[in-house]
Amino acid sequence: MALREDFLWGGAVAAHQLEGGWNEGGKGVSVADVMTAGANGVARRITDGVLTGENYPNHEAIDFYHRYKGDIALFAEMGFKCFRTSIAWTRIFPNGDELEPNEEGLKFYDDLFDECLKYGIEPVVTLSHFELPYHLVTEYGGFRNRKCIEFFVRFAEVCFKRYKDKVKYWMTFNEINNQANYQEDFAPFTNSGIKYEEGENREEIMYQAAHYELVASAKAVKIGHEINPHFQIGCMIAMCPIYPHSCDPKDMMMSVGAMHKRYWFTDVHVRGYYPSFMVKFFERQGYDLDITEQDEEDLLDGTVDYIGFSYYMSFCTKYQRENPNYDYDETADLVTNEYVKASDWGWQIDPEGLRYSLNWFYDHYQLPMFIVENGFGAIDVKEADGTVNDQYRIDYLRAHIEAMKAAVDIDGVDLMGYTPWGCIDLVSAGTGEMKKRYGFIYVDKDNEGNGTLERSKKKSFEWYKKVIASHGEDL
Ligand code: BGP
Repeated sequence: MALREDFLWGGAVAAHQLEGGWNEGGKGVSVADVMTAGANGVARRITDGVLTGENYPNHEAIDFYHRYKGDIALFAEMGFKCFRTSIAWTRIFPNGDELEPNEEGLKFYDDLFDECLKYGIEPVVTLSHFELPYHLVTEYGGFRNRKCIEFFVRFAEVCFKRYKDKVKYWMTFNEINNQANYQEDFAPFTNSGIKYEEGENREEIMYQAAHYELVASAKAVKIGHEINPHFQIGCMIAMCPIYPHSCDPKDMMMSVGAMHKRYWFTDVHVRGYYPSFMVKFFERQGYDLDITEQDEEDLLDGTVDYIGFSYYMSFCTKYQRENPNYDYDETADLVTNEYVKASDWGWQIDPEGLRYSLNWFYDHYQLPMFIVENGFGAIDVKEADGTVNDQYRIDYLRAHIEAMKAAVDIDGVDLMGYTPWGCIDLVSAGTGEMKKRYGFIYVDKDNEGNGTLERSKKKSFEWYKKVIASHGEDL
């Protein structure tokens, strides 16, 4: 059999994208709560604080906060072995900088994890998934401030202690490497919560924040292992491999430069120190980052147990400007790959890229891996009889599972599990839309926030159930 006996089939979500109940149970305001909906190519807007009269999709989301029992029963019906979610930091520390946690928030996750365990579903938990307490932004400037290390570590420690007998699989920061590509104001796809001032060197500030996050992650990993040596604590990387556009050696070197720039975060998480090319890059740029000797020790002491990663698409780069150092820039150096098609949102569909990614990670790090996100965001149509024929989603997932099996079977990579993203429809992180759906379970709610929130099974529900039951054999 190709896949491990204990392979973790399941699904993935993040608290802010499905829970709702944004101001219930003593919860504080997170960065996700102050973001408006985007739509039709319009980006989400970040408001200063919480206003009224706007559509804030994360406030209610799909009301999982009140409906999680029914939803978990549906996951159990599909045969999930695990369920990946995040703990909303603001349920535990509403402002982020308190000394004592909020008991009601802790209790919510006790109940949620118990409900999973009742069905034999392992919770897989991300600590920070784009939902930093908003107070840490206004008071401290987010992760540009070293103090956020202490706040995050306190939050992590409280969670590790409280759930040490319920949760074995953890991840620290979701898609930590995203920030390398989104240096706009307060990007929705990062955990850093940075607001930039006019005239600042955004890149330098971003690298500083990333360093603090990496130290915070390492310190949390170390404490976690002390609390429970059986914990498996991973990093979480957004993986979009960047191919060379051609076999022109310059294109190849652009691809090397691009992979360095996007994935060095993994080196620090796994090896506990910065790779040489980043040290040189900081020198070249004249970036004098606040990296202390204690930080260097902390990084070495808190290396991760596995590599969790998301995979949706691949990219392609070409040498097309004067760039002797092959310094990759996401806006200047990407080109279309004519060999792959794209989704309605322009995300290139490339199953072979998943096999490539698994090989790339395994060649570099020889650590177990966990595909904690993969999926197809699409506009689903509910037929008059209530069915949703999402054959395109089945086709996408089937092709990716085949690629993943080839990486295990033929290439011999060590893979722990697979949790498709948005196993139940939820709010899109990038656009704030409801209509960009990923789920096996349809949720009756539209972009404007109207709908009954009723759940129903899509065609892919029965298909995924069969995939899990056959351990990935019947695709
Ligand atoms: C990843 C995030 C998720 C999720 C997913 C899909 O980057 O970790 O939170 O949202 O992408 O993106 P989107 O929701 O924009 O379609």
